[in-house]
Amino acid sequence: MRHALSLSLLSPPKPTNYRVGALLVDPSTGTILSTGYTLELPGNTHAEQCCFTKLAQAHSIPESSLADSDILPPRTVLYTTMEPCSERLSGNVPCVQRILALGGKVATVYVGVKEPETFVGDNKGRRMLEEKGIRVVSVPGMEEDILRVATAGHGGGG
Ligand code: HJL
Ligand code: ZN
Repeated sequence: MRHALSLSLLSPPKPTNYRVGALLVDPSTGTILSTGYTLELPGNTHAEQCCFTKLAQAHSIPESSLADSDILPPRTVLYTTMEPCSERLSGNVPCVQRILALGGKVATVYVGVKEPETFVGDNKGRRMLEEKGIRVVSVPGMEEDILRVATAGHGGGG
């Protein structure tokens, strides 16, 4: 989660979303498979989304083929500083949907904070993942740092 937080610092502060960092890890070897942060890739991109898109690009396959490839091990772990989104104000594909499209390859999601209510109100990301059998684990102790970085572009004098 410390690594995810350091990735989130690379994201440009903007009033319209959060700065989030994320990484995919193979738990059997500890290998980092992919990393991402908000707005890392061109367009309006989320941290978790960047992890998946970059991994697919690195293997020259479409993101939609990750589920049926051997690129992700069966019990892949996702670390993200913020609970994956269940809804996006822009109408883009939410990260929960992207995770579920991986067909169970992501078995565990470690999250640093729940999404604050600024944009979509009550984010249902955690519950939607758990309903599909994905383990969601809150990592305690870094909430203050994570939120300070995530909301740095939101004004308010913080
Ligand atoms: C997570 C991110 C990111 C958000 N959440 N988990 N990772 N930016 O990289 C959630 C927030 C959405 C807004 C605006 N942010 O981002 O709810 O414009 O950023 O599609 O709903 O939607 P867009
Ligand atoms: Zn998202």
